[in-house]
Amino acid sequence: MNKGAGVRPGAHGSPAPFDVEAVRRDFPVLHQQVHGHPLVYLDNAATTQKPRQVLEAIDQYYRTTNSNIHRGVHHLSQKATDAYEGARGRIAKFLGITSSAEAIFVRGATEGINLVASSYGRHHVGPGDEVIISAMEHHSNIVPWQMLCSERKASLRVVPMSDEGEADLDAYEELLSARTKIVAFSHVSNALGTINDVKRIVGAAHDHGIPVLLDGAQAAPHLPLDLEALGCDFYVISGHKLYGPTGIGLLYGREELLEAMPPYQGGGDMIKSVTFDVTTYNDLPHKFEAGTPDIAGVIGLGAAVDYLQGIGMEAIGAHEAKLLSYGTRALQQEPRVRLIGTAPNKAGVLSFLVEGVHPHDIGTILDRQGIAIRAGHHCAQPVMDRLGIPATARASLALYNTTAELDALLQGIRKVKEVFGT
Ligand code: 7TS
Repeated sequence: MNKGAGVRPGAHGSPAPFDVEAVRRDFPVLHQQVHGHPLVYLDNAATTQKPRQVLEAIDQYYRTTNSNIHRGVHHLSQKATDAYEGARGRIAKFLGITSSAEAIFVRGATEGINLVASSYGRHHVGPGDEVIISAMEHHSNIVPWQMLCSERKASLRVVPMSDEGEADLDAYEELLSARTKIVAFSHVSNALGTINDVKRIVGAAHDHGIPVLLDGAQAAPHLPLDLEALGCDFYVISGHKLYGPTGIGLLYGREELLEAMPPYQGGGDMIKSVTFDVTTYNDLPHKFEAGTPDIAGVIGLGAAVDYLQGIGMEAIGAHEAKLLSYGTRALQQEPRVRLIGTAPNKAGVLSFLVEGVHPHDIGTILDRQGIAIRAGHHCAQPVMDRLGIPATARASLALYNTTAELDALLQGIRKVKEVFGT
């Protein structure tokens, strides 16, 4: 556990209250001026900043340990292997996964979904079958299934959502049938912040014997997770949205399913033996980790989950919930501002429009004030189509954000209105 994290133990060893200023000191990048203003970083759904504990773990690894894993008898290789596998165990535990065999390192949520669509999908989805997704998915939880359906002559069925951004789970339950071969649903929507009722989604599919993949890219940074208790079959996360490095993510899969799935890629490390006639595959999780992996990335992600555990996901969730309700109230009270995504159960995201101003202009004017948000369709074009808007401006939250930063956002939005005379 990381003693340097933003919550320091209290006098009797119990966790001290959440101290956002202490947390902020752990993130070097936050302490800079942008266009003459202190940086206000509110683009955390795109990627989060990294605490020094993560930077130091990566630096230390390259300075003292760098070596290839699983194949050297020499000291450094063994040390690197221990660090890599040790991180796997800690990351798995953080997510509520008991067996490391079920925790596969991938490049990110995108690669995890592609792995399942390709390996599981190609072997279970055939002509006339159906794959169910929802109307609020990120493109990475749409396109791999579309590609699969097109190849296998299957159909993609889409669970509708309301104007507020809530999935219609009654309609979802109606869609489930003997033709459904897999359900793929976001846990938290990146464009709207909606937290989906994943217990119900998983339970209803399982009543029909259908496996469920959950896209947890936007859930893992905000919610405590216990994947085994949740009971889903596959779950994907991206390390870079969880205060870890880019290029690393994790796919959780139930062992029984992973065992039966063919490898996704062939190469070194995923084999037990190779001849020109026959290859036998390695045990899980290595069967799905062909080639030299992102060793430093795994070690960095291990440090990130240690950091988060040192603070506690409950404390992080409580801090972010306060920020979300503060920001929601501020934006809802602001004339000529429209909040997009008002589901009752939300995490981390404030998508909005300013009357008469294109979101890209909002983003540019805010940037001039040092405020980083994202403007666009957020890789969720069908969400924009459903709501009849081209794009939104999106402020997305992290554990290091403050109410003062949300005040700065509000002032920035007033400036946008002033510039556009609206
Ligand atoms: N799923 C969701 C729900 C996401 O928000 C994202 C990235 C992905 C999958 C893909 O993750 P990757 O790490 O494999 O790229 N979302 C965003 C975003 O909202 N802004 O930039 C990236």
